[in-house]
Amino acid sequence: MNTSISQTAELQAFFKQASGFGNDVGSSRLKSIILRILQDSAKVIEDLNITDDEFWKAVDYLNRMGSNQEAGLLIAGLGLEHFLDLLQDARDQQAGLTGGTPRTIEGPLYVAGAPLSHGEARMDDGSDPGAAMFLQGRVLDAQGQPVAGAIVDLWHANTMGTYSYFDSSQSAFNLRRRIVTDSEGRYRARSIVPSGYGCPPTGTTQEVLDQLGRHGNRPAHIHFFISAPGYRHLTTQINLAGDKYLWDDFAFATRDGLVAEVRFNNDLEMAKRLQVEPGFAEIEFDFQLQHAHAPQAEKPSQRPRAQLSA
Ligand code: MBD
Ligand code: FE
Repeated sequence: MNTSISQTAELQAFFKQASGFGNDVGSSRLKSIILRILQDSAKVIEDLNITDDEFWKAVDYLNRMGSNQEAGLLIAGLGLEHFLDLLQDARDQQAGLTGGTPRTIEGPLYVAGAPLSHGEARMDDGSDPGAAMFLQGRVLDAQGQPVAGAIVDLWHANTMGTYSYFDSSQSAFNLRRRIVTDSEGRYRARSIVPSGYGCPPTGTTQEVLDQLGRHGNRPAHIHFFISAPGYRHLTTQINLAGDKYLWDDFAFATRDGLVAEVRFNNDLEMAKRLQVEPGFAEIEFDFQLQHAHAPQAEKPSQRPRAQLSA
């Protein structure tokens, strides 16, 4: 009955040939990966009766997605980037590497090389009329002791939900900074309250989400890379309490332990002293790092990232 074409010995031999197993040059790792992708793709095509029209539409989609630079966005939206976190969590659990602030996805919008300052930074260039935000906290070790000299590399969207560099209307490194923690492990940032992100409405990611009956919105959030010598690199985000999309994030990044309360402060005296309008926001968030089990663990993944010099 179920006569499988894709799983026959001939087809398997053919895919091995196509994956370079007939030669002894190139990358054996890549050969194995490509072979598996060919085998599994063939199985999907056969089992789901993928039509020629569907197949070539998907090929065209990949071309359009690439020319749009939206591969990273689609990966986040389909939950694959979150899956990588779940996989690493499970492996950590097995290896006994637990504790500390939970990781969550980096997303596709980091830019390396943001301005570096000690203890504190102002992140916004003053052009966005959004509410002022005072964000501060400490970086702690596994015992809850402060980690001085940690680098808190943080980035977030403006009140339109867009990020500098990717939104060319913003100044270079707007809302992106690296802050070195002080002797008490403390970082302080003045910025503006970000808005949630929405996928470009006419882009290729939203095109798929529409077909899945899903929206493409994220809650307001702030991204962090936190690193210090001897500690495990942490990629995480805080997601702002009260946002409509807090637990309905199209990228699945919100996690227990990563929700930040926002206090809106109307104290006129304080506002005056801080030189901001009343109704400014205050967020306090501490991060706890694991010790690095190997030098490699101090670094983020080698994911290709945009890079600018300050
Ligand atoms: C974002 O700001 C983001 O953090 C993710 C994960 C995806 C798209 C936009
Ligand atoms: Fe983001």
